[in-house]
Amino acid sequence: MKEDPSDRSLISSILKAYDIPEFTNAEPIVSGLINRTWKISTVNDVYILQRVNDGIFKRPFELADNSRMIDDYLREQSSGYLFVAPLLASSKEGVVFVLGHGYFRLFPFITGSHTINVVTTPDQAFEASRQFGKFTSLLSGFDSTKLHTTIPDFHNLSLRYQQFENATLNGDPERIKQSFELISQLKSHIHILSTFEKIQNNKAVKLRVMHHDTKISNVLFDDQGKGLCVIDLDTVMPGYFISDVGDMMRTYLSPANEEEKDFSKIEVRNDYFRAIVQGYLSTMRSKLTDDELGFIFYSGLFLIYMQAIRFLADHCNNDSYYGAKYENHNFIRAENQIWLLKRLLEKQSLLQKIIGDELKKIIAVKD
Ligand code: GN1
Ligand code: MG
Repeated sequence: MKEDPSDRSLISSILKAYDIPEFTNAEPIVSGLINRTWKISTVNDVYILQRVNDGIFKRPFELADNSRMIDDYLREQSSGYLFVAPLLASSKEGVVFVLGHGYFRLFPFITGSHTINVVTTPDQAFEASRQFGKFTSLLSGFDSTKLHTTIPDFHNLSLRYQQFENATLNGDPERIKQSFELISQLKSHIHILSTFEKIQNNKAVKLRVMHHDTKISNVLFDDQGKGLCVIDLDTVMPGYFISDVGDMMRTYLSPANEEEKDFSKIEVRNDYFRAIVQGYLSTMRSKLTDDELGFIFYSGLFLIYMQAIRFLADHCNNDSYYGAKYENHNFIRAENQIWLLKRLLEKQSLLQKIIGDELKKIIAVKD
């Protein structure tokens, strides 16, 4: 993307807070629905600058605080691990506030790293899954309750379901009428919510440090295509492993993503499923309890279902959260996710077998 000239003076005032006097180039990076991001070059250095969406992350300083706590812990416990923490401004804060423009943070750009926006090989799915697992695994000794909860109830399906029901009762009447068929389809999968409630009451499903946004663009890769680390830690909070594994399934399994309007292109690819499971188990096998291992397949159902109800609730609420680029955007996104959910459910026994095979392989290697 080309530089937007209107960003120039804003960016230079932010950089001054970091004692960076000038920059040569600011390239907007478009990915994700929530934050704005630029790649900034100066004569000697490259940075990533990001505006925090403070409509969603209400206390931006807590984001920086979480990063700092994790950074301190990992430096001490896993010194070789690449962790990309926000740089400190001259105020010694990891976030800078600019009146009228909001909150910003600056990261070092990791030389030789790149991100990708679409998963095109099972290897990439494996690498990403391995990195998200590694992150949680390295932090298994860290008390996750010390972290600020940056979005309360973010992946609390019970609450999301209540919000969905609320939207289908009190939202825009025309849109509710239009959504009737999708609402009833989603209600027919209420078993996904019941399982979540069982998980919440199961002590053997642990609260861990979870990333909560495991899309592929949140992984840094090196030139050889190996995963380096995970980035975008705003939603790092205590959570269940099903959140991370589930969002990988939601976003890596199908060659067509949540924006696809031709639902016939939505598909669940077995080799990508296996890669996600292999990658995650390669770093988390020794941490996951037997009960947790039993919920690997469920992870996908959980996340896809939650995203479908979030999109449809937003449609009924006149797109107040996600926004819409065309008419019925969130309606189509919801329908897309329901298709994906069905494709996943169709393959349940085959995919459970893949999980079983992968678990056996690990036991065989151990023996
Ligand atoms: C939002 O902006 P992005 O892509 O990082 C959302 C996720 C959704 C995703 C769907 C804070 O994430 O939960 O899965 O959109 N993040 C927030 O595209 O709501
Ligand atoms: Mg994000």
